[in-house]
Amino acid sequence: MKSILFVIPWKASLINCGDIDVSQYIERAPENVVALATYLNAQGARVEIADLNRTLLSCKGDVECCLNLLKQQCQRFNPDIIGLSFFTARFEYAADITTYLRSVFTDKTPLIIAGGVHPTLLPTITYEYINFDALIIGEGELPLAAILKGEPLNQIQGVFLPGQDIPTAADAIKNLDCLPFPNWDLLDKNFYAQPSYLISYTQLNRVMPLSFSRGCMYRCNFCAHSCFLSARCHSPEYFVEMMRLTSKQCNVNSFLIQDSSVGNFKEEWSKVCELLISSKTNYNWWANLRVNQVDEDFLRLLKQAGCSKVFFGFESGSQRILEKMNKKITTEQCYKAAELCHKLDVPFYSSYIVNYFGEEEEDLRSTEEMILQTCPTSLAINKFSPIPGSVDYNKNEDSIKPYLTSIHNWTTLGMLLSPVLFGNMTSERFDYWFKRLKALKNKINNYEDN
Ligand code: B12
Ligand code: SF4
Repeated sequence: MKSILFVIPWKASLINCGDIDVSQYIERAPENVVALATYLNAQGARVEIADLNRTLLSCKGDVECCLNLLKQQCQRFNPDIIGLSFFTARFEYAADITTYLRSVFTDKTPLIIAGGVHPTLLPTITYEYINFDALIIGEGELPLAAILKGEPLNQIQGVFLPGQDIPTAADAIKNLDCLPFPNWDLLDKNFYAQPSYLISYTQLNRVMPLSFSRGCMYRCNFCAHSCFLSARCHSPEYFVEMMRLTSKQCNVNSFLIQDSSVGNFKEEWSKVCELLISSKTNYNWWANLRVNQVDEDFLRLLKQAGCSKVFFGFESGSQRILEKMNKKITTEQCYKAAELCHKLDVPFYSSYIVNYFGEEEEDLRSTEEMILQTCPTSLAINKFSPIPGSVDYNKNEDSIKPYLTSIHNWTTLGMLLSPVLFGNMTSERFDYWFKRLKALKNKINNYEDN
Protein backbone atom coordinates (compact mmCIF):
# COMPACT_ATOMS: atom_id res chain seq x y z
CA MET A 1 0.00 0.00 0.00
CA LYS A 2 1.14 3.57 -0.71
CA SER A 3 1.98 6.13 1.98
CA ILE A 4 0.36 9.50 2.67
CA LEU A 5 1.36 12.67 4.47
CA PHE A 6 -1.61 14.80 5.53
CA VAL A 7 -0.89 18.53 5.65
CA ILE A 8 -3.05 20.87 7.74
CA PRO A 9 -2.47 24.51 6.73
CA TRP A 10 -1.99 27.08 9.48
CA LYS A 11 -4.60 29.61 10.47
CA ALA A 12 -4.10 33.30 9.68
CA SER A 13 -3.73 34.51 13.27
CA LEU A 14 -0.56 32.47 13.81
CA ILE A 15 1.45 34.22 11.09
CA ASN A 16 4.10 36.37 12.81
CA CYS A 17 2.49 35.66 16.18
CA GLY A 18 5.85 35.81 18.01
CA ASP A 19 6.09 34.72 21.63
CA ILE A 20 2.52 34.30 22.76
CA ASP A 21 0.39 32.94 25.56
CA VAL A 22 -0.33 29.54 24.02
CA SER A 23 -3.58 29.07 25.98
CA GLN A 24 -5.09 31.89 23.91
CA TYR A 25 -4.20 30.22 20.61
CA ILE A 26 -4.69 26.47 20.76
CA GLU A 27 -7.79 25.40 18.92
CA ARG A 28 -9.50 22.04 18.85
CA ALA A 29 -7.47 19.07 17.72
CA PRO A 30 -8.16 18.32 14.01
CA GLU A 31 -10.40 15.33 14.61
CA ASN A 32 -11.25 14.94 10.91
CA VAL A 33 -7.66 14.38 9.78
CA VAL A 34 -6.89 12.13 12.74
CA ALA A 35 -9.96 10.05 11.81
CA LEU A 36 -8.77 9.74 8.21
CA ALA A 37 -5.17 8.95 9.15
CA THR A 38 -6.25 6.34 11.72
CA TYR A 39 -8.54 4.68 9.19
CA LEU A 40 -5.85 4.43 6.51
CA ASN A 41 -3.25 3.30 9.00
CA ALA A 42 -5.56 0.49 10.09
CA GLN A 43 -5.78 -0.56 6.42
CA GLY A 44 -2.01 -0.92 6.33
CA ALA A 45 -0.91 2.45 4.90
CA ARG A 46 2.07 4.39 6.24
CA VAL A 47 0.62 7.67 7.46
CA GLU A 48 1.88 10.90 9.01
CA ILE A 49 0.35 14.29 9.74
CA ALA A 50 2.15 17.59 9.18
CA ASP A 51 0.18 19.81 11.51
CA LEU A 52 1.29 23.28 10.46
CA ASN A 53 -0.65 25.06 13.20
CA ARG A 54 1.48 23.26 15.73
CA THR A 55 4.64 23.81 13.71
CA LEU A 56 4.00 27.51 13.10
CA LEU A 57 3.43 28.07 16.80
CA SER A 58 6.71 26.39 17.64
CA CYS A 59 8.36 28.60 14.97
CA LYS A 60 6.82 31.64 16.73
CA GLY A 61 4.86 32.52 13.60
CA ASP A 62 7.79 32.40 11.17
CA VAL A 63 6.31 30.87 8.00
CA GLU A 64 9.71 30.20 6.43
CA CYS A 65 10.81 28.18 9.46
CA CYS A 66 7.51 26.27 9.34
CA LEU A 67 7.90 25.42 5.64
CA ASN A 68 11.46 24.34 6.24
CA LEU A 69 10.31 21.88 8.92
CA LEU A 70 7.64 20.62 6.50
CA LYS A 71 10.36 20.03 3.93
CA GLN A 72 12.39 18.03 6.45
CA GLN A 73 9.36 15.89 7.28
CA CYS A 74 8.74 15.26 3.56
CA GLN A 75 12.37 14.25 3.03
CA ARG A 76 12.36 11.91 6.01
CA PHE A 77 8.94 10.32 5.41
CA ASN A 78 9.14 10.35 1.61
CA PRO A 79 5.38 9.96 0.99
CA ASP A 80 3.78 8.72 -2.23
CA ILE A 81 0.90 11.11 -1.67
CA ILE A 82 0.53 14.46 0.07
CA GLY A 83 -3.03 15.35 1.05
CA LEU A 84 -3.98 18.87 2.13
CA SER A 85 -7.09 19.38 4.25
CA PHE A 86 -8.70 22.81 4.39
CA PHE A 87 -11.81 24.93 4.67
CA THR A 88 -12.28 28.30 2.97
CA ALA A 89 -10.50 30.29 5.69
CA ARG A 90 -7.26 28.46 4.85
CA PHE A 91 -7.53 28.35 1.03
CA GLU A 92 -4.81 30.97 0.58
CA TYR A 93 -2.36 29.14 2.85
CA ALA A 94 -3.08 25.85 1.09
CA ALA A 95 -1.97 27.60 -2.13
CA ASP A 96 1.28 28.87 -0.56
CA ILE A 97 2.06 25.44 0.87
CA THR A 98 1.37 23.63 -2.42
CA THR A 99 3.57 26.03 -4.39
CA TYR A 100 6.33 25.44 -1.85
CA LEU A 101 5.90 21.65 -1.95
CA ARG A 102 6.15 21.64 -5.74
CA SER A 103 9.45 23.51 -5.47
CA VAL A 104 10.85 21.11 -2.86
CA PHE A 105 10.64 17.91 -4.88
CA THR A 106 13.10 18.08 -7.71
CA ASP A 107 13.10 14.38 -8.74
CA LYS A 108 9.88 12.52 -8.14
CA THR A 109 7.06 14.70 -6.84
CA PRO A 110 4.44 12.86 -4.79
CA LEU A 111 0.84 13.10 -5.93
CA ILE A 112 -0.44 16.31 -4.32
CA ILE A 113 -4.16 16.14 -3.63
CA ALA A 114 -6.66 17.92 -1.40
CA GLY A 115 -9.91 17.30 0.41
CA GLY A 116 -12.05 18.80 3.13
CA VAL A 117 -14.76 21.44 3.13
CA HIS A 118 -13.41 23.93 0.57
CA PRO A 119 -12.32 21.49 -2.19
CA THR A 120 -15.64 19.68 -1.69
CA LEU A 121 -17.71 22.84 -2.05
CA LEU A 122 -15.77 24.68 -4.74
CA PRO A 123 -13.62 22.20 -6.65
CA THR A 124 -13.44 24.15 -9.90
CA ILE A 125 -12.46 27.37 -8.11
CA THR A 126 -9.89 25.39 -6.11
CA TYR A 127 -8.25 24.30 -9.37
CA GLU A 128 -8.30 27.88 -10.66
CA TYR A 129 -5.93 28.87 -7.87
CA ILE A 130 -4.03 25.71 -6.94
CA ASN A 131 -2.26 23.16 -9.07
CA PHE A 132 -3.51 19.97 -7.36
CA ASP A 133 -3.25 16.57 -9.04
CA ALA A 134 -6.68 15.53 -7.76
CA LEU A 135 -9.42 16.66 -5.40
CA ILE A 136 -11.59 14.47 -3.20
CA ILE A 137 -15.24 15.45 -2.93
CA GLY A 138 -16.92 14.58 0.37
CA GLU A 139 -15.75 12.08 2.95
CA GLY A 140 -12.18 11.01 2.35
CA GLU A 141 -12.03 7.51 3.84
CA LEU A 142 -13.19 5.38 0.89
CA PRO A 143 -11.54 7.26 -2.01
CA LEU A 144 -8.25 7.62 -0.14
CA ALA A 145 -8.17 3.90 0.66
CA ALA A 146 -8.71 3.18 -3.04
CA ILE A 147 -5.95 5.62 -4.08
CA LEU A 148 -3.52 4.13 -1.59
CA LYS A 149 -4.29 0.65 -2.89
CA GLY A 150 -3.22 1.90 -6.33
CA GLU A 151 -6.62 1.93 -8.09
CA PRO A 152 -6.71 4.20 -11.16
CA LEU A 153 -7.75 7.71 -10.13
CA ASN A 154 -10.33 8.11 -12.91
CA GLN A 155 -12.22 5.06 -11.68
CA ILE A 156 -12.60 6.10 -8.03
CA GLN A 157 -15.87 7.66 -6.92
CA GLY A 158 -15.27 11.01 -5.25
CA VAL A 159 -12.05 11.77 -7.15
CA PHE A 160 -12.35 14.92 -9.27
CA LEU A 161 -9.50 15.35 -11.73
CA PRO A 162 -8.35 18.59 -13.41
CA GLY A 163 -10.32 19.18 -16.59
CA GLN A 164 -13.28 17.03 -15.56
CA ASP A 165 -16.70 18.66 -15.74
CA ILE A 166 -18.93 17.36 -13.02
CA PRO A 167 -17.70 16.30 -9.59
CA THR A 168 -19.40 13.40 -7.85
CA ALA A 169 -19.18 12.93 -4.12
CA ALA A 170 -17.60 9.91 -2.50
CA ASP A 171 -19.89 7.52 -0.70
CA ALA A 172 -20.35 8.42 2.95
CA ILE A 173 -19.44 5.83 5.58
CA LYS A 174 -22.86 4.40 6.39
CA ASN A 175 -21.98 2.66 9.63
CA LEU A 176 -19.71 5.01 11.57
CA ASP A 177 -18.92 2.24 14.06
CA CYS A 178 -16.82 0.50 11.43
CA LEU A 179 -14.25 3.31 11.79
CA PRO A 180 -11.36 2.57 14.14
CA PHE A 181 -11.10 4.61 17.36
CA PRO A 182 -8.98 7.75 16.74
CA ASN A 183 -5.28 7.35 17.34
CA TRP A 184 -4.35 10.71 18.87
CA ASP A 185 -0.68 9.72 18.89
CA LEU A 186 -0.66 10.69 15.21
CA LEU A 187 -0.34 14.31 16.34
CA ASP A 188 0.98 16.21 19.33
CA LYS A 189 -1.88 15.22 21.63
CA ASN A 190 -0.44 16.96 24.68
CA PHE A 191 -0.32 20.22 22.83
CA TYR A 192 -4.02 19.96 21.91
CA ALA A 193 -5.19 18.61 25.23
CA GLN A 194 -3.73 21.47 27.24
CA PRO A 195 -6.21 23.99 28.62
CA SER A 196 -7.13 26.75 26.19
CA TYR A 197 -9.55 29.65 26.20
CA LEU A 198 -10.26 29.12 22.52
CA ILE A 199 -11.68 25.70 23.19
CA SER A 200 -13.40 26.04 26.49
CA TYR A 201 -14.25 29.77 26.40
CA THR A 202 -13.71 29.84 30.15
CA GLN A 203 -13.24 26.59 32.00
CA LEU A 204 -9.62 25.71 31.71
CA ASN A 205 -9.52 21.93 31.60
CA ARG A 206 -7.52 19.53 29.50
CA VAL A 207 -9.97 18.75 26.74
CA MET A 208 -10.30 16.86 23.44
CA PRO A 209 -12.99 17.12 20.74
CA LEU A 210 -15.10 14.11 19.72
CA SER A 211 -17.99 13.69 17.28
CA PHE A 212 -20.91 11.38 17.97
CA SER A 213 -22.50 12.13 14.60
CA ARG A 214 -21.64 13.56 11.18
CA GLY A 215 -23.84 15.89 9.17
CA CYS A 216 -27.02 17.72 10.12
CA MET A 217 -30.65 17.33 9.09
CA TYR A 218 -31.38 21.08 9.27
CA ARG A 219 -30.74 23.53 6.49
CA CYS A 220 -30.15 26.99 7.98
CA ASN A 221 -29.51 29.44 5.15
CA PHE A 222 -26.30 30.92 6.59
CA CYS A 223 -24.62 27.57 7.36
CA ALA A 224 -22.24 25.73 5.01
CA HIS A 225 -24.36 22.61 5.31
CA SER A 226 -23.81 21.55 1.71
CA CYS A 227 -20.41 20.16 2.73
CA PHE A 228 -22.23 17.57 4.86
CA LEU A 229 -23.41 14.27 3.49
CA SER A 230 -26.22 12.44 5.23
CA ALA A 231 -26.68 12.73 9.00
CA ARG A 232 -25.50 9.60 10.85
CA CYS A 233 -24.35 8.74 14.35
CA HIS A 234 -22.28 6.13 16.17
CA SER A 235 -23.91 3.64 18.46
CA PRO A 236 -23.97 4.90 22.06
CA GLU A 237 -21.76 1.96 23.16
CA TYR A 238 -19.11 2.76 20.53
CA PHE A 239 -19.09 6.42 21.51
CA VAL A 240 -18.70 5.84 25.25
CA GLU A 241 -15.81 3.50 24.49
CA MET A 242 -14.30 6.20 22.26
CA MET A 243 -14.54 8.64 25.19
CA ARG A 244 -12.89 6.12 27.50
CA LEU A 245 -10.00 5.43 25.13
CA THR A 246 -9.47 9.11 24.35
CA SER A 247 -9.55 9.94 28.05
CA LYS A 248 -6.86 7.34 28.68
CA GLN A 249 -4.72 8.14 25.66
CA CYS A 250 -4.79 11.92 26.10
CA ASN A 251 -5.19 12.15 29.87
CA VAL A 252 -8.35 14.22 29.64
CA ASN A 253 -11.66 14.09 31.45
CA SER A 254 -13.32 16.85 29.46
CA PHE A 255 -14.69 16.63 25.94
CA LEU A 256 -16.07 19.04 23.44
CA ILE A 257 -18.79 17.25 21.50
CA GLN A 258 -18.53 18.65 17.98
CA ASP A 259 -21.92 17.52 16.65
CA SER A 260 -24.17 20.12 15.04
CA SER A 261 -26.66 19.38 17.82
CA VAL A 262 -26.78 16.47 20.25
CA GLY A 263 -30.56 16.78 19.93
CA ASN A 264 -30.37 15.68 16.27
CA PHE A 265 -30.09 12.11 17.56
CA LYS A 266 -31.91 12.69 20.81
CA GLU A 267 -32.80 9.09 21.56
CA GLU A 268 -29.29 7.83 20.87
CA TRP A 269 -27.69 10.70 22.80
CA SER A 270 -29.98 9.97 25.76
CA LYS A 271 -28.61 6.44 25.70
CA VAL A 272 -25.05 7.84 25.72
CA CYS A 273 -26.00 9.84 28.82
CA GLU A 274 -27.48 6.77 30.51
CA LEU A 275 -24.32 4.80 29.81
CA LEU A 276 -22.17 7.60 31.21
CA ILE A 277 -24.30 7.74 34.34
CA SER A 278 -24.39 3.96 34.89
CA SER A 279 -20.65 3.56 34.31
CA LYS A 280 -19.97 6.36 36.82
CA THR A 281 -17.49 8.17 34.62
CA ASN A 282 -16.47 11.57 35.90
CA TYR A 283 -16.23 13.12 32.44
CA ASN A 284 -17.56 16.56 31.82
CA TRP A 285 -18.43 17.79 28.37
CA TRP A 286 -19.87 20.66 26.35
CA ALA A 287 -22.17 20.23 23.40
CA ASN A 288 -24.22 22.13 20.83
CA LEU A 289 -27.97 21.91 21.12
CA ARG A 290 -30.79 23.41 19.07
CA VAL A 291 -33.37 25.23 21.18
CA ASN A 292 -36.29 23.41 19.55
CA GLN A 293 -34.86 20.15 20.92
CA VAL A 294 -34.66 21.22 24.58
CA ASP A 295 -37.00 20.01 27.25
CA GLU A 296 -36.60 19.75 31.00
CA ASP A 297 -36.11 15.97 31.15
CA PHE A 298 -33.49 16.00 28.40
CA LEU A 299 -31.59 18.89 29.96
CA ARG A 300 -31.69 17.21 33.37
CA LEU A 301 -30.32 14.03 31.83
CA LEU A 302 -27.52 15.94 30.08
CA LYS A 303 -26.52 17.56 33.35
CA GLN A 304 -26.57 14.30 35.26
CA ALA A 305 -24.35 12.72 32.59
CA GLY A 306 -21.65 15.40 32.96
CA CYS A 307 -22.76 18.18 30.62
CA SER A 308 -21.21 21.31 32.09
CA LYS A 309 -22.16 23.73 29.33
CA VAL A 310 -24.61 23.88 26.45
CA PHE A 311 -23.96 25.89 23.27
CA PHE A 312 -27.05 27.42 21.66
CA GLY A 313 -27.31 29.23 18.33
CA PHE A 314 -30.04 31.74 19.28
CA GLU A 315 -28.88 33.74 16.22
CA SER A 316 -31.37 36.63 16.58
CA GLY A 317 -33.89 38.07 18.99
CA SER A 318 -36.15 38.81 16.04
CA GLN A 319 -38.54 36.15 14.77
CA ARG A 320 -38.60 37.85 11.37
CA ILE A 321 -34.83 37.36 11.01
CA LEU A 322 -34.95 33.77 12.31
CA GLU A 323 -37.42 33.01 9.56
CA LYS A 324 -35.28 34.66 6.90
CA MET A 325 -32.44 32.43 8.15
CA ASN A 326 -34.61 29.30 7.86
CA LYS A 327 -33.40 28.51 11.37
CA LYS A 328 -36.62 26.67 12.23
CA ILE A 329 -36.73 27.90 15.81
CA THR A 330 -38.79 30.55 17.56
CA THR A 331 -37.70 33.33 19.89
CA GLU A 332 -40.06 31.76 22.41
CA GLN A 333 -38.02 28.54 22.28
CA CYS A 334 -34.85 30.55 22.89
CA TYR A 335 -36.33 32.20 25.99
CA LYS A 336 -37.65 28.86 27.20
CA ALA A 337 -34.28 27.09 26.72
CA ALA A 338 -32.53 29.84 28.69
CA GLU A 339 -35.13 29.66 31.43
CA LEU A 340 -34.65 25.89 31.77
CA CYS A 341 -30.87 26.28 31.91
CA HIS A 342 -31.23 28.79 34.75
CA LYS A 343 -33.73 26.58 36.53
CA LEU A 344 -31.48 23.49 36.35
CA ASP A 345 -28.29 25.50 36.79
CA VAL A 346 -26.77 24.48 33.47
CA PRO A 347 -24.32 27.12 32.15
CA PHE A 348 -24.99 28.07 28.55
CA TYR A 349 -23.32 29.91 25.71
CA SER A 350 -25.49 31.69 23.21
CA SER A 351 -24.36 32.79 19.81
CA TYR A 352 -25.91 35.51 17.62
CA ILE A 353 -25.48 36.60 14.02
CA VAL A 354 -25.81 40.29 13.16
CA ASN A 355 -25.78 42.06 9.77
CA TYR A 356 -28.21 39.56 8.26
CA PHE A 357 -30.18 40.33 5.10
CA GLY A 358 -32.81 43.01 5.64
CA GLU A 359 -31.94 43.49 9.31
CA GLU A 360 -33.40 46.68 10.82
CA GLU A 361 -32.35 48.49 13.97
CA GLU A 362 -35.52 47.17 15.55
CA ASP A 363 -34.26 43.59 15.03
CA LEU A 364 -30.97 44.42 16.74
CA ARG A 365 -32.89 45.96 19.61
CA SER A 366 -34.76 42.66 20.00
CA THR A 367 -31.44 40.82 19.96
CA GLU A 368 -30.10 43.05 22.71
CA GLU A 369 -33.25 42.52 24.71
CA MET A 370 -32.98 38.76 24.35
CA ILE A 371 -29.38 38.82 25.58
CA LEU A 372 -30.29 40.96 28.58
CA GLN A 373 -33.29 38.87 29.49
CA THR A 374 -31.77 35.43 28.97
CA CYS A 375 -28.49 36.21 30.83
CA PRO A 376 -26.20 33.71 29.06
CA THR A 377 -23.08 32.45 30.83
CA SER A 378 -21.11 33.42 27.73
CA LEU A 379 -21.97 35.15 24.52
CA ALA A 380 -20.81 35.35 20.90
CA ILE A 381 -21.72 38.10 18.43
CA ASN A 382 -20.74 37.20 14.86
CA LYS A 383 -21.01 39.39 11.78
CA PHE A 384 -22.79 37.59 8.98
CA SER A 385 -20.89 36.60 5.81
CA PRO A 386 -22.35 34.50 3.00
CA ILE A 387 -20.03 31.53 3.42
CA PRO A 388 -19.39 29.07 0.56
CA GLY A 389 -21.57 26.02 1.01
CA SER A 390 -24.52 28.01 2.35
CA VAL A 391 -27.82 28.86 0.66
CA ASP A 392 -26.98 32.52 1.26
CA TYR A 393 -23.76 32.16 -0.74
CA ASN A 394 -25.43 30.27 -3.59
CA LYS A 395 -28.27 32.80 -3.88
CA ASN A 396 -25.91 35.77 -3.90
CA GLU A 397 -23.00 34.33 -5.84
CA ASP A 398 -23.25 36.94 -8.59
CA SER A 399 -23.06 39.88 -6.20
CA ILE A 400 -20.27 38.30 -4.15
CA LYS A 401 -18.06 37.36 -7.12
CA PRO A 402 -16.85 40.89 -7.99
CA TYR A 403 -15.38 41.11 -4.50
CA LEU A 404 -13.49 37.83 -4.90
CA THR A 405 -10.69 39.17 -7.07
CA SER A 406 -7.86 37.43 -5.22
CA ILE A 407 -7.33 34.30 -3.18
CA HIS A 408 -6.84 36.52 -0.12
CA ASN A 409 -10.43 37.78 -0.44
CA TRP A 410 -11.58 34.18 -0.32
CA THR A 411 -9.76 33.83 2.98
CA THR A 412 -11.51 36.89 4.32
CA LEU A 413 -14.88 35.55 3.21
CA GLY A 414 -14.06 32.13 4.69
CA MET A 415 -13.26 33.76 8.03
CA LEU A 416 -16.70 35.41 7.96
CA LEU A 417 -15.12 38.85 7.54
CA SER A 418 -17.02 40.07 4.49
CA PRO A 419 -16.94 43.90 4.48
CA VAL A 420 -20.42 44.13 2.92
CA LEU A 421 -23.40 45.42 4.92
CA PHE A 422 -26.49 43.32 4.34
CA GLY A 423 -28.89 44.98 6.78
CA ASN A 424 -31.24 47.92 6.21
CA MET A 425 -29.28 50.64 7.98
CA THR A 426 -26.38 52.99 7.38
CA SER A 427 -22.89 51.80 8.22
CA GLU A 428 -22.81 54.36 11.08
CA ARG A 429 -25.93 52.88 12.65
CA PHE A 430 -24.68 49.33 12.14
CA ASP A 431 -21.33 50.21 13.75
CA TYR A 432 -23.18 51.78 16.66
CA TRP A 433 -25.18 48.59 17.25
CA PHE A 434 -22.25 46.28 16.67
CA LYS A 435 -20.14 48.13 19.25
CA ARG A 436 -23.04 48.15 21.67
CA LEU A 437 -23.58 44.36 21.38
CA LYS A 438 -19.83 43.68 21.52
CA ALA A 439 -19.59 45.73 24.72
CA LEU A 440 -22.36 43.58 26.17
CA LYS A 441 -20.45 40.50 25.11
CA ASN A 442 -17.26 41.72 26.81
CA LYS A 443 -19.16 42.47 29.97
CA ILE A 444 -20.83 39.05 30.07
CA ASN A 445 -17.72 37.06 29.17
CA ASN A 446 -15.50 38.99 31.57
CA TYR A 447 -17.98 38.47 34.30
CA GLU A 448 -17.76 34.73 33.73
CA ASP A 449 -13.96 34.76 33.76
CA ASN A 450 -13.79 36.34 37.20
C1 B12 B 1 -14.24 21.49 14.25
C2 B12 B 1 -14.57 22.68 13.38
C3 B12 B 1 -13.71 23.76 13.44
C4 B12 B 1 -12.42 23.75 14.22
C5 B12 B 1 -11.30 23.17 13.34
C6 B12 B 1 -10.54 22.15 14.12
C7 B12 B 1 -9.26 21.82 13.42
N1 B12 B 1 -8.22 21.96 14.16
O1 B12 B 1 -9.23 21.49 12.26
C8 B12 B 1 -12.22 25.25 14.54
C9 B12 B 1 -12.88 25.58 15.86
C10 B12 B 1 -10.82 25.75 14.56
C11 B12 B 1 -13.05 25.88 13.42
C12 B12 B 1 -12.91 27.19 13.09
C13 B12 B 1 -13.65 27.80 12.11
N2 B12 B 1 -14.66 27.23 11.40
CO1 B12 B 1 -15.19 25.39 11.60
N3 B12 B 1 -16.00 23.72 11.80
C14 B12 B 1 -15.70 22.70 12.54
C15 B12 B 1 -16.83 21.65 12.40
C16 B12 B 1 -17.83 21.91 13.52
C17 B12 B 1 -16.47 20.19 12.45
C18 B12 B 1 -15.40 19.73 11.44
C19 B12 B 1 -15.37 18.22 11.48
O2 B12 B 1 -14.55 17.65 12.18
N4 B12 B 1 -16.31 17.60 10.77
C20 B12 B 1 -16.46 16.16 10.74
C21 B12 B 1 -15.56 15.54 9.65
C22 B12 B 1 -15.86 14.06 9.54
O3 B12 B 1 -15.90 16.14 8.42
P1 B12 B 1 -14.85 17.03 7.58
O4 B12 B 1 -14.13 17.96 8.44
O5 B12 B 1 -15.55 17.63 6.45
O6 B12 B 1 -13.80 15.92 7.05
C23 B12 B 1 -14.15 14.92 6.10
C24 B12 B 1 -14.05 15.38 4.63
O7 B12 B 1 -14.12 16.77 4.46
C25 B12 B 1 -12.78 14.78 4.15
N5 B12 B 1 -11.50 15.46 4.34
C26 B12 B 1 -11.10 16.33 5.26
N6 B12 B 1 -9.81 16.61 5.11
C27 B12 B 1 -9.36 15.91 4.07
C28 B12 B 1 -8.09 15.84 3.50
C29 B12 B 1 -7.89 15.02 2.40
C30 B12 B 1 -6.55 14.94 1.79
C31 B12 B 1 -8.99 14.27 1.87
C32 B12 B 1 -8.80 13.43 0.72
C33 B12 B 1 -10.25 14.34 2.46
C34 B12 B 1 -10.42 15.16 3.55
O8 B12 B 1 -12.71 13.57 4.89
C35 B12 B 1 -13.12 13.84 6.24
C36 B12 B 1 -13.60 12.58 6.91
O9 B12 B 1 -14.62 11.98 6.19
C37 B12 B 1 -17.41 22.04 11.00
C38 B12 B 1 -18.86 21.69 10.79
C39 B12 B 1 -19.01 20.23 10.43
N7 B12 B 1 -19.95 19.61 11.08
O10 B12 B 1 -18.30 19.68 9.59
C40 B12 B 1 -17.16 23.55 10.97
C41 B12 B 1 -16.86 24.24 9.65
C42 B12 B 1 -15.83 23.43 8.91
N8 B12 B 1 -16.27 25.51 10.10
C43 B12 B 1 -16.63 26.52 9.42
C44 B12 B 1 -16.24 27.85 9.69
C45 B12 B 1 -16.93 28.93 8.89
C46 B12 B 1 -15.28 28.15 10.64
C47 B12 B 1 -14.77 29.55 11.04
C48 B12 B 1 -14.58 30.54 9.94
C49 B12 B 1 -15.74 30.07 12.11
C50 B12 B 1 -15.46 31.44 12.67
N9 B12 B 1 -16.50 32.18 12.90
O11 B12 B 1 -14.38 31.84 12.93
C51 B12 B 1 -13.43 29.23 11.74
C52 B12 B 1 -12.21 29.40 10.81
C53 B12 B 1 -10.93 29.34 11.61
C54 B12 B 1 -9.72 29.72 10.83
N10 B12 B 1 -9.36 30.96 10.86
O12 B12 B 1 -9.07 28.91 10.21
C55 B12 B 1 -17.52 26.11 8.27
C56 B12 B 1 -16.68 26.06 6.99
C57 B12 B 1 -17.37 26.64 5.77
C58 B12 B 1 -16.38 26.91 4.69
N11 B12 B 1 -16.88 27.14 3.52
O13 B12 B 1 -15.19 26.97 4.89
C59 B12 B 1 -18.07 24.73 8.77
C60 B12 B 1 -18.45 23.74 7.67
C61 B12 B 1 -19.28 25.06 9.67
C62 B12 B 1 -20.54 25.40 8.90
N12 B12 B 1 -21.48 24.50 8.90
O14 B12 B 1 -20.70 26.44 8.33
N13 B12 B 1 -13.92 24.98 12.89
S1 SF4 C 1 -26.53 25.98 11.72
FE1 SF4 C 1 -26.49 24.08 12.92
S2 SF4 C 1 -28.60 23.34 12.80
FE2 SF4 C 1 -28.39 24.82 11.15
S3 SF4 C 1 -27.82 23.59 9.35
FE3 SF4 C 1 -25.92 24.31 10.31
S4 SF4 C 1 -25.27 22.67 11.67
FE4 SF4 C 1 -27.45 22.31 11.16
